[in-house]
Amino acid sequence: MNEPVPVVRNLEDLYPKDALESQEARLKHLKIRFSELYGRPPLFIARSPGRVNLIGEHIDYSLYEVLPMAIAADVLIAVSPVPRISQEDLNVHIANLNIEKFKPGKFSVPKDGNVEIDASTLQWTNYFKAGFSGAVDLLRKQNSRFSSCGMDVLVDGTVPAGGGLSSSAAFVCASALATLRANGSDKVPKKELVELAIVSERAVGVNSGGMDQAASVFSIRGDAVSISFSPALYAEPLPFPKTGPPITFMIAQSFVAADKHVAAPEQYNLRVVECTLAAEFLAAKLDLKLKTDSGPLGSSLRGLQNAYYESGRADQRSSAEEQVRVMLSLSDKLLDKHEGYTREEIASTLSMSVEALEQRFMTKFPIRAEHFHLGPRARHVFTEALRVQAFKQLLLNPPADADPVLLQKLGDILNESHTSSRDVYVHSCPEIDDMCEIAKGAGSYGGRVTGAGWGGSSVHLVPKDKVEAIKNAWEEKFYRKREPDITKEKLAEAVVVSEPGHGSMM
Ligand code: NG1
Ligand code: MG
Repeated sequence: MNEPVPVVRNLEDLYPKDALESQEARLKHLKIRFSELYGRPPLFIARSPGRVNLIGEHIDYSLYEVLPMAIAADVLIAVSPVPRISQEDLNVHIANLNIEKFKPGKFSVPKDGNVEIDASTLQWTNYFKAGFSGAVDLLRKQNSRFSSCGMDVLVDGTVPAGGGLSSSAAFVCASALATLRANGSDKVPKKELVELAIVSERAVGVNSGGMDQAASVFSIRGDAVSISFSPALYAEPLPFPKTGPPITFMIAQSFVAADKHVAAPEQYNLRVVECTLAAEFLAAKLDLKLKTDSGPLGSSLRGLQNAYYESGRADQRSSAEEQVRVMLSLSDKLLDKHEGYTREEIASTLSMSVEALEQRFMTKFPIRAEHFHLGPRARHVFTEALRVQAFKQLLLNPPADADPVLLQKLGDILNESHTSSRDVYVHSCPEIDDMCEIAKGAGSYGGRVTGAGWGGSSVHLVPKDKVEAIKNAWEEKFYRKREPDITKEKLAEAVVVSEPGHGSMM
């Protein structure tokens, strides 16, 4: 987990041998377009994959463990560094192979400090700037007078944007790696990269947790990855059982684009605030002092659990699951206001003014809400944390000679997770709910909304011999209903059977 990000000396090493063939044409095209655009070939290509979260939704920023895996779709960034020879200004030029959708941009390299990111407008180049700034920060920690070289950059991404598969984290991580290597740094510990990418992505305006960046960087081919955040960021491979029927996941896009930036004040960022306020509210009720932690707003539900157990009010030796169960029953009891809490009510419980509350929790990332549904949000977080543990235990200790039972049990947990996402955390959407039902009707063991939600993608655990039937059911009952002349290509892109892929490279 502390090893450095692998350095690619030979472009063929970007992919494992059996996956290379399908990527060769893409790599060649990227090199040719780069030379046409910048008049010389790229010096190297950095890569970071998208991810699908198997289970553990919207709990990373409450610092509970999550179980994602990298997917084959990824972001490639071809780079040629432009060294500084005099005092003249240097630029970073950024272009994308998909020039229709992503217009080229440029910015000048700051001699000191970071590039400005205007988070009020959604520009794809912001994500590059975020990764660039994070990398520069890291290098300035090693040498306070560091300033970056210029760069010519060409990006090719296959992770659908707004699809819940974390194109953003893949792009930020790859951008940071591109900048680091362009500046001669090629021993980058994975953990440092993840930590910098988490912080830098927040500069784009979404108060994200850390799952996506960790999944993109730490994943090992063939395994899911378990990522925990408390007491510190930690990742380890979670292998699937080697015996028994194959574990097959299908990922299906809803084509409902979750526009995080526009909607964040009422969706993603609001959930982060609700969870943080739930932790603060419970701490006040329980007369506990929360330590500052790595939650996006400096405190978290996991921090509350830690404080509760450290205070000696319950036996610290009880199992991790038992501890979460205790938190769940406390929060069900103490956060029982059905219609939610107003700013006034929360401020008064926290013994602060409404202005101070807004200043502390709602200013850096503005949000819009009258009522804060602290009870249901905390309930989802704690129950989802328990489902993650149950899912993980089944994978690590599969029940002996009960193969179909194992898969159905895993499927049931996915279904329970979805129900909680739909009804308790309220971050699914009717289209994804439909897709889950259609898949179950066609033989899936279970499925759920994956990623931030409010659109995006869903993930399903299926019997290998039902893949075609489920695809056909979606085509007929979902995709063609929404878009009667949907093309074969779009349909092929919509549904993928994904094997766990390999992590970032530079
Ligand atoms: P998406 O929107 O799928 O990239 C977001 C967050 C994650 C996590 C999930 C919900 C960012 C960059 N990522 O993922 O950290 O909280 O939602 O589980 O905002
Ligand atoms: Mg994202």
